[in-house]
Amino acid sequence: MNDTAIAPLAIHTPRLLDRIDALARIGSIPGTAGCSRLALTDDDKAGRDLVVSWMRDLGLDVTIDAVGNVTATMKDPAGPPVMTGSHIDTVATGGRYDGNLGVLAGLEVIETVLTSGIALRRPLAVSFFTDEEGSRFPPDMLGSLVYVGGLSLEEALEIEGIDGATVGEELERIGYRGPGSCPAAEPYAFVELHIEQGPVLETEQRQIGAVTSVQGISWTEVHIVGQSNHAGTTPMTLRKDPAVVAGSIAVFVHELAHRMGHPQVGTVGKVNLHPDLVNVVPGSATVTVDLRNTDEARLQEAESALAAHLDQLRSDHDVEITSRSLARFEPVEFDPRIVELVSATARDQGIEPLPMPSGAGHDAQMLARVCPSGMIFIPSVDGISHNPAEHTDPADLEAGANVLLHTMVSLAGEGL
Ligand code: HGY
Ligand code: MN
Ligand code: MN
Repeated sequence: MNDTAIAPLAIHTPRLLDRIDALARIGSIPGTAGCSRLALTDDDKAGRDLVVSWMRDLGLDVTIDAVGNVTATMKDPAGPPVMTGSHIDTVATGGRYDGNLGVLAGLEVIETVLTSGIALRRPLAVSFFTDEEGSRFPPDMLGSLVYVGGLSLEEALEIEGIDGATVGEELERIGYRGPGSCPAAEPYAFVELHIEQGPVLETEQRQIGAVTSVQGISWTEVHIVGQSNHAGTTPMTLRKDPAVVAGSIAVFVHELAHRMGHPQVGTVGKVNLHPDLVNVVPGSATVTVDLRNTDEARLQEAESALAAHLDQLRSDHDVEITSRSLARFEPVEFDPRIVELVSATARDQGIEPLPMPSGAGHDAQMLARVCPSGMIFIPSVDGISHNPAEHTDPADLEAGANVLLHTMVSLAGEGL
């Protein structure tokens, strides 16, 4: 046996885990492993600054575009890069892996390649995209949508968040309204590593998911105006009560999804009553509805059922009901060639991948509009995500990052 056999190319797991820990300390939620870094807040800025410093420490070309997307690219060779990436903004009750893993694993892949000295035909690049969550500024995947030209920069900058600030104002405030143009130059290919955020891989006892598609997403904000009144003196027959309508919408969405059956899902994530006081019949209410399905026709059925229910509520209750779309993306199929490459790479690592759709939205679904794209999933313990208790075992983090490494190196060497 040749004792100078070259060790197989592999990531440096402790370095990846250290960076995940360091980033998670920014906006950390006390007493948990999770973090809260809503897009374009001071905590998001601090997270951005830390990741950009790591990108620069590796000697990468770092560009910040006009909507705050950050891309770090190897200085050579020239040409369209094989890109990876995800997001480092989180929901308010976020975990430390959602998005962050994909960005930091991409950085780890590039550092591993740079230190190994292997020659590639194409450069590698890693990005983090602005406001992937869409929790503060809808829609979700906002930065990558602008990156691929799916939304104009001007429209994106004018989007008003749940706290009244606009995307443009907040980008200026945190110093991330960059000079890079939008839409950006098209990558050669894009592969994103992400936790599954659901129970499938754990249930099926698989370590790697070869993601075939992303389901369709429909976000609607419903605003209900009634009449604020005294909780004690106002007879039930004289009430114009938006809270009753808001509650009816939440129950309807829940029952609709059950009636339609898997994979239809429906969520009322926000219910705001105004003035939100114990002894006041609310004057108004705002409710958000998140509907998703892997099938576009079924998703439209769900949307029509919701619209019909709102019409019924208008006639049953003496209130004014208006609605607006916050996000609407059709299901996206990933490039079969990329899906197959992810699968073959996993098998080379001795892992049998599970082909599966994504229940969550991801930046890769936007990059799929401009280049061959795909995703790699690793398990979420108990299927928990968008929750500080989100967890993935280090062995799975390592396996996912190594599949990402070899998938990207294959793509970067194609045609060598
Ligand atoms: O909403 C989503 O699916 C993602 O977390 N942005
Ligand atoms: Mn995510
Ligand atoms: Mn998320």
